[in-house]
Amino acid sequence: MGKLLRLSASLLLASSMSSYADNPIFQTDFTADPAPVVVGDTVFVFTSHDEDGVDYFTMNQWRVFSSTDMVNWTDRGVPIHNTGFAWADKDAAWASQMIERDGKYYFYVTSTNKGPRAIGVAVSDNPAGPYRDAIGKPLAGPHWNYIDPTVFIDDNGQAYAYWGNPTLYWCKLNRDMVTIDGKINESNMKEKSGHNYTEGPWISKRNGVYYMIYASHGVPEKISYATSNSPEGPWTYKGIIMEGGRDNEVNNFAFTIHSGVIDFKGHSYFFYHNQNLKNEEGYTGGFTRSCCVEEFSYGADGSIPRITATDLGVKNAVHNLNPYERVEAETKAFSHGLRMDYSDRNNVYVKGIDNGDYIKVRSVDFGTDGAFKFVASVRAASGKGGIIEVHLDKKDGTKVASIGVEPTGNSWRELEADMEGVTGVYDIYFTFYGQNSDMFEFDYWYFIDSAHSTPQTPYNSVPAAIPGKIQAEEYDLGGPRKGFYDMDVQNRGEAFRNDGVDIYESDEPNGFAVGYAQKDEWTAYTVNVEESKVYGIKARLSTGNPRSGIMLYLDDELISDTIRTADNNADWSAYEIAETETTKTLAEGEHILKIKIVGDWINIDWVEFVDKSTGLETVAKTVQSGIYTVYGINGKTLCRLRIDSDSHIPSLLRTKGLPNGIYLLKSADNSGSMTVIVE
Ligand code: FUB
Repeated sequence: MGKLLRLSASLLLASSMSSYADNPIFQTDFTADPAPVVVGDTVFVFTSHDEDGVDYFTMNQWRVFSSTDMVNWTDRGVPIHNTGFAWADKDAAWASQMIERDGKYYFYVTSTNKGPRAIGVAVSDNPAGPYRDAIGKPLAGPHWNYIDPTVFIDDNGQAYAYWGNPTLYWCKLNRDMVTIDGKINESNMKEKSGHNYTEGPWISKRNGVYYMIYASHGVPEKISYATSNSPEGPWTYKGIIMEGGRDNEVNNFAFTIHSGVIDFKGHSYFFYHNQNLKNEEGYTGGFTRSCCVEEFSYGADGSIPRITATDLGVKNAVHNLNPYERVEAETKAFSHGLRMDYSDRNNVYVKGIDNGDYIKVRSVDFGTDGAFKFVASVRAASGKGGIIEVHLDKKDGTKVASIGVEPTGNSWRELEADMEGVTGVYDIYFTFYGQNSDMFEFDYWYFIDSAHSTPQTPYNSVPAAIPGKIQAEEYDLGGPRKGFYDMDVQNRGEAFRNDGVDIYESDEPNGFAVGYAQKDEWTAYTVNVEESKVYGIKARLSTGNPRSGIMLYLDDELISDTIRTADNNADWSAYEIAETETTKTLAEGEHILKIKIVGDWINIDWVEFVDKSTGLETVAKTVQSGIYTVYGINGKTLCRLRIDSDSHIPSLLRTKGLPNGIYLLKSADNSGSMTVIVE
């Protein structure tokens, strides 16, 4: 269509003034037919996606969102496109539902097959997908009545599928979840029955009672429910849950509603859709719908109450959001004027950011120590850029941080801003200002608290000795920007430490390496240069990219050329030792050494500084008299010693019962240190 989708909300003012959640819950595209499902600690909502500017149910893909708190939703992209079902016609990616069985996720959809409708099933190893067609043909259909699948596994393991308009059909599913067991049945719920059944069934079970919630009364639809003591019916009509219709003053209902219900963390939630969002031309209608959610409570007798649609939605978050962990920019309670980029399945990010746009994130708990830094990962093209401001509780509430975004070329960059120790719980607003449209892209953010404002200290308590070997994973304590700079906050290798640097087990027993290293990332080490001189350098590296490399800096001054491995056939497990020497004399004393990545994708096992004059990798030196603390090579304090200028230190160490090995001695007044070999 080529038309830029820009959504605004008719209830935007009321919503953004409120400290409550915001309906509709997804604002960057039109979404319909919400199908919630709980997987562990996370709620996933699968939706269909109404195209903008259409006058029929024109839908080409499904969408999936997730939340752990029921107020902030993360856009997880497109689980499968209509074209993922080779047998499906275009424009017909209608209502769906996902269910888990035996560690696999089954996604049941409505599509069409050469005109009539059909139920398809796709499968994935991950709840958010990507999904692939499980059987290469419709599970049921083609048949003009076959829409809106809902699926359920009973306590005895028997799975059932239901669907249909204007009759409710059902069948048993085999354990494989992708074939039908027996025949397709018609239930007693039909258009002209006392149930006023229309479409959009939703099956659930609670306290031994089977609930069938469904769109009823033709169009404009209401939501009603029926119950049974068997998943196979017959069903007894119980009443209306939500009134629809255009005459409703609270809510701008579409002529369809389509609902889904879950229990999550002791609360019950009712999902539906309305037509409250408008496109940038101010248009809305029954074919451009948006999903909403309300919290409700079952009656003591198990009845479902009348639920009123609100613009506020869920009032209380299930838990507060931790801002000190990486939060995706596409995680939000509400936003204005943004779009999402789904081109990389593994990394949805926010784009289409114009002057005045904003993102609202609810119930952010800065704790009692307080946030001292705001970090945002952004990308801005040449000639673009803008400002991200962080405000508390309102779009124009107290401003606590501001980042200027300059062009970053093709790279994502973490930019940061200092803050004055914000404490407590707030809704936060990221507001975007600047001259251009599409000012920059926004991938993720996090804050740094005072716990991470701890001073930079050596990993092993004492500075690493030069000459000597420095294990890459033993970078300084102190957190981001002190001990390291890593572009993402997770440890992708999941080994050794867990503060954001990617650390993997190396090829050696009990060995580790810093890996997944990207250009401009660095790790820092407090070192002690024992003697002013030019040192030899050895670096044990592996890389999948001949252009990968590292450079070494001492107190931010470059001390090496680019150190690369030889072209090693992109074999990550083939570590090589690259050899060179410092490009300048390293001054005696304590410094900060940085290993900086200058070419993406390299693993660093260790870097060693070698005394070229002796060939020894660790040496002892002339001693000043005084009290020294003795540390093991792992940084553990072993004992204290009085040393005189004529002491034979290895013998002294032996008298303390220390075995052969390498020891670091540091004078009590910090005036000197040395490495001693006992052999
Ligand atoms: O989204 C297309 C159709 O509209 C669904 O299949 C129905 O349930 C109604 O919501």
